Amino acid sequence: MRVGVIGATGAVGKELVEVLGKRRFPVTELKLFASTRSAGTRIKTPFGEVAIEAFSPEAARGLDLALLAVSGDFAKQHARALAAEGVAVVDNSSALRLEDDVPLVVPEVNAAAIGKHRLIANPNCTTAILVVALEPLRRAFGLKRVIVSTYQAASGAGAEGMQELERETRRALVEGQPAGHAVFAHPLPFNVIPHIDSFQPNGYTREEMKVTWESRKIMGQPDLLISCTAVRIPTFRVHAEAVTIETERPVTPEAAREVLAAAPGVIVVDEPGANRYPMPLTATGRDDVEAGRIRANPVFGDRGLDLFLCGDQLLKGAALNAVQIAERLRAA
Ligand code: 2RA
Repeated sequence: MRVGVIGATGAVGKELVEVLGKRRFPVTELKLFASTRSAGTRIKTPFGEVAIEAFSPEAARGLDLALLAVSGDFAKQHARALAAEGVAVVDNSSALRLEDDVPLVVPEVNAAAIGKHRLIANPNCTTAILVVALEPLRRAFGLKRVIVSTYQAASGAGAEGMQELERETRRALVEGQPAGHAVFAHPLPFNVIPHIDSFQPNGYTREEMKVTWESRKIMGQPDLLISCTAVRIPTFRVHAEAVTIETERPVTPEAAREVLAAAPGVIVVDEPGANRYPMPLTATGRDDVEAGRIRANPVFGDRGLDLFLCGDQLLKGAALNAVQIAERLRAA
């Protein structure tokens, strides 16, 4: 397939190219698009050296697949037009995720939603990591309420987020100066910030509401009660999520562990006696979402469960999920 990655120099764009290579996606020609500033730069890829181009609809003509890792405005302007020209499009932005005619897909959960569609939205990273573990529990025990608290890595804010964390940590430790900030609302080193994306009239942030809106759409349960508190922490990679659920039917930690162990995209890491549980350090670079600390939650009696998830948000939360969608589009 002739594949274009749009936003190829960003944190997600770079991962997209690597994941295409790792999964041996049948790329006959790779086109990399980024801002005019990067145009002409040659970069090494698993498919050979490729020169970055500035995007234009003409330059993208003839592509079979376009993977978009750019802004919502770009997606609004170009995604539908590309799909109308016969290009299969996977959009990583939030612009089209809740549109009725655009499936929002995590293949382990709702691959069937792809159907004959050629334009598919990739969910927010926090949502993708969550629903991979929630859906098998939902199928087995039913879901009534979900409460999530997240611990999100700097790379959720892109390459600039990672650079700011590194630079400001050095400033504090090496130069003895107060850490500064530009990408985040406050200095991130030695801090946690309960603020990701903009505040909404209901007091939640947009990041928190994305978890609610998108989880409902992907799992096809529009009435699911779900509340999220999203927090930025000073790690480079992997979003962690503490999840409490109330199920429709009785659940035990043993039964939940069994369900999660059999679920695609999830790996159970749950041996507290051996200090083994999900962590950013172990989940970094891993395709599967780690699930552990699985225990009964007494607040909800025999229908309550607590668990802790760690997922590489640049992989399952972004690039890997997008390429998995592309694999399904190719097979459709
Ligand atoms: C973040 N989830 O971590 C967002 C990125 N989409 O900032």
